Amino acid sequence: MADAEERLLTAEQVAQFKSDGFLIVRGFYDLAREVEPIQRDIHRIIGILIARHGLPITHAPFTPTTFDFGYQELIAHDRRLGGVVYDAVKQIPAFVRLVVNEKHDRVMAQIRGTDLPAVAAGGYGIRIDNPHEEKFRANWHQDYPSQFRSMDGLVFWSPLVPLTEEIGPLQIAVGSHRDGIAPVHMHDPQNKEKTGAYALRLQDEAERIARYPHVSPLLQPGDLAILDFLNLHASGHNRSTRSRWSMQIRYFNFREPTGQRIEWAGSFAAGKNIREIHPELIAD
Ligand SMILES: O=C(O)CCC(=O)C(=O)O
Repeated sequence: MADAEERLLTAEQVAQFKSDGFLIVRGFYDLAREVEPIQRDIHRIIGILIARHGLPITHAPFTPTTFDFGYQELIAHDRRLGGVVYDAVKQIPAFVRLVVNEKHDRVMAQIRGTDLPAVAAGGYGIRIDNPHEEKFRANWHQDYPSQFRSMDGLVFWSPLVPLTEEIGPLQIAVGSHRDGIAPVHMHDPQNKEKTGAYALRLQDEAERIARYPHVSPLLQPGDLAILDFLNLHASGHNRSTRSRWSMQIRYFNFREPTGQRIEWAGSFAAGKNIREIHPELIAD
């Protein structure tokens, strides 16, 4: 267990996480020290691509609220460049520093009572949910089947832009972690463009998610949602004109027995197959 001086969460917050399967912590990250350096480098990367591709726009100077200036024009010019930005931004040093932020170890120690937390390799990145795109929108899912590592892992989810109803906040099914792992179909027949983890569909999805109340918290940059690997959640629908930028960082627990049994194997991002590691989770 975490020593008193290491505790970041109150006992009430830990109890709320255990009951709901998620927890919102406002102002968890320091905006100037931890968040803005990431936004600043994203702005610079977009600037490089605008210049390289000769886009007819003047790249406005950086501000934390407009760090993604020019990104909509960039993907309108060539959607492939959105993928270039997506792959680039997870390699920003300030982001990688945030991934291994010691506060995450302390939250793991408090919530999971572990002295041996781990960073899920390939389990961190910055999502860019573009307006009106379906291909990379996450269906209702639990993170465990698409990440593995350990069953009691945590997702640290934090937006880089203010969330509004229009931008499609994350949807969370309250208390859904308590019913254990849900079987999945490996294909999404309604969205054939989806592949890999994006194509997973819960068995009896509509009936299953109707069992729980849903919330879509309107978080601000610096705020954090901590999600249990068994919590059911989904991307909202972005009906705005701005991309929804958000950070996902995943930790797991070396002490958890299922993780030890699967030897902490990863899932899709690690090139593994659910069929190899957990065939019983496949509904097809
Ligand atoms: O941000 C989203 O829309 C989905 C993120 C997600 O599903 C996750 O972090 O596991």
